[in-house]
Amino acid sequence: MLMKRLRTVLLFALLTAVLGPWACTPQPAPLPTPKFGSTLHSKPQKQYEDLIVGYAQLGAESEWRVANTTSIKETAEKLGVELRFLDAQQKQENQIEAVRRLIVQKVDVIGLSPIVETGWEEVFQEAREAGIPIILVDRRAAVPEDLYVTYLGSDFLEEGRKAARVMAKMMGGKANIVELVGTIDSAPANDRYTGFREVLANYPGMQILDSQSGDFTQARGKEVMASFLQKYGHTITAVFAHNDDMALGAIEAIEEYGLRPGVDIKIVSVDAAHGAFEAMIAGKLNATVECNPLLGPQFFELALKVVNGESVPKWVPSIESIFFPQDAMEILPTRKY
Ligand code: GYE
Repeated sequence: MLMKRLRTVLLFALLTAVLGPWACTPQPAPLPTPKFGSTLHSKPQKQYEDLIVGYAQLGAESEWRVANTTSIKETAEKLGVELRFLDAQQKQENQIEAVRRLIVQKVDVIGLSPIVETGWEEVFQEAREAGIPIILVDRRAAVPEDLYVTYLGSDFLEEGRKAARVMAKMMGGKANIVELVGTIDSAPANDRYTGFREVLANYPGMQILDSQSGDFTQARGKEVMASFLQKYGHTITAVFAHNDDMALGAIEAIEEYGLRPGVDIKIVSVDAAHGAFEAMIAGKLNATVECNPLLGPQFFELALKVVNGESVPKWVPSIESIFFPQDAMEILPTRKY
């Protein structure tokens, strides 16, 4: 009996040696080429407390951004993640420098809200060569998809479309619009601009008189709106502001010009931050399209998955709504930013 079994084993070993890869023994599947963060099964899974995460924030230009930064910092603290947070103060060169510093520090993952869409390939390539995955948060970058693991953020095109739809409805399909564009070449400005026009194309009575950048800040929004009023005066009937801060600036400019914001000139903006709700309650803003800045929890969840080699979708979109003055009073206390 024992001899018989031994013979079978020997025969099998011989066959495998001779036939090699052609033997019918199932061959182990080739190991996947390790990608960003991918691990072999034997490697222990990391926990939040093991993570060192770098974050290259673009600045502090708006109420939205401040809420976004708070969300990232508070979530890191709550989860016990070591966060290396750098603020680029609205300059791309600072942000590139920040990414390079985080590479030198050998963090596990880099989170980044690219201030503009272009100009990132070189530094992303450097991160890739150092084996550090990049997660785009809030804003996209125009780079080949293999240079970042995932993008967590809003559908800015849809936000532009929503703004146009609500404006067309409140203006009865007739308006002379001025547009306060966000930071030039930023993903939200590019897409809100395009999405807005896409829907407006269906309304021949809705015209854009002028469109200029207010850089997503209240101060610039006010200046640009004042110059629009100098140029077009009473012919302006509606404003599309790419964010609430610029809408608040426009409200000031309209009041200083002697017109009533929200009444003589209707205003639609994006973000749905506190200031916008207060302006709606005061009757000075007519609608705000939500853009969610509270991305901390989703960001760190993605970071942990990426470090542990789990697969993540290429885009994780946020779910968003639109708010109007009649509901502002009731909703304001529930808002977290
Ligand atoms: O709408 C604006 C901020 O990138 C979505 O940036 C973000 C935008 C937001 O300055 O307020």
